[in-house]
Amino acid sequence: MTMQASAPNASNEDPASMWTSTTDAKSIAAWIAQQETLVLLTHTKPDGDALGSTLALARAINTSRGTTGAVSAAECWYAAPMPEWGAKMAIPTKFRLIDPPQPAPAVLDPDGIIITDTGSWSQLAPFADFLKPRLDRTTIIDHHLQGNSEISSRRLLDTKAAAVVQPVAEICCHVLGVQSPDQLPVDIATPLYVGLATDTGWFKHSNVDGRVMRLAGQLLDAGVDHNALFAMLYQRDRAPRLKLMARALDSLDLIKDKNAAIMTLTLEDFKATKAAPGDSGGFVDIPQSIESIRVVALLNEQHDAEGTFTKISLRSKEGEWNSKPAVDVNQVCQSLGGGGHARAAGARVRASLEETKQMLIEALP
Ligand SMILES: [Mn+2]
Repeated sequence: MTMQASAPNASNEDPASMWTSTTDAKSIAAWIAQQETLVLLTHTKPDGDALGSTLALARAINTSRGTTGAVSAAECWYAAPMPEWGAKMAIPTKFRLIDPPQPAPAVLDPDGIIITDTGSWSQLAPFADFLKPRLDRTTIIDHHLQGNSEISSRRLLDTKAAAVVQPVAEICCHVLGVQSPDQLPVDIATPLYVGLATDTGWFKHSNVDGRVMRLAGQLLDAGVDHNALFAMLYQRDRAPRLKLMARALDSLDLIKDKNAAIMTLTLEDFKATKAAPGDSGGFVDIPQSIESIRVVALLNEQHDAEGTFTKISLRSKEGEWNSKPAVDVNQVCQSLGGGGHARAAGARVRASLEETKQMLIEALP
């Protein structure tokens, strides 16, 4: 799931400039059929939904044309870092890994570009120079509430979808001319399932609904190996991640009548535990096991060329608590320059860990 989002579009009268859908799955499949070569892009630091949606669609396109390997009609470009299991999952689909700030390669001039799981410039920075002269041949498939509509006038925005693989599954069916996802080849059903499973926290989050489970069931009928994917995604922890988890839990601060929890991780925590930047993924879900907790924040201290900044990840629980409504973390993060979904959002704040924590405490309801 992608957390960073640019500021929402102000209420603009021109529908073309609003963050709304302008096309549907069938029309996108028809557009794809007209493009000889395609590049699939997604947000930097691709997660399961980003990888799953691009790989499934690239495979559907290549399968429909009988192209593979070096002569693939469709290939995926990713901006590092990838999850540890990402490259293994991508094989044998043709993909390139770009290591920002290294720009996207100008070696290829595809006829069509498809962006999935984001529509925000802030998440597409490594691809911006490549994209800007080619916006007229770009299509966006996304499920986020905000984005930059000027990136493409062809947008399929399914903001009710838990994962972008849901609309992508429908497009894959149209591309391959099959009636429903249970008829998809297993090498396409599998990345779709990975996207669905990871964006719902292995079917635990409040975004799980009948539609999610129906697609999950159809993908299992297509032959997806549920146990193998669980082992790949959730049973591969390295010891440094558990040591980092101990530090995150040790930092747990319960505030606002124990309705909110804030955890902090410093650069020193990562260094001392030998943990990698992605190793804190999922920690923000853990304190939700406390009954009174309605909202959880994980603050990661980070460093770049401009100095120190703090990355905020926020999650909130569905439903009322003591007759108070669920916390809209998208709104909280927007007030801090970020955004995302109502139950999961994030922001980057150019301030120290302590300063950011104070700003967040003030921003929380
Ligand atoms: Mn997603």
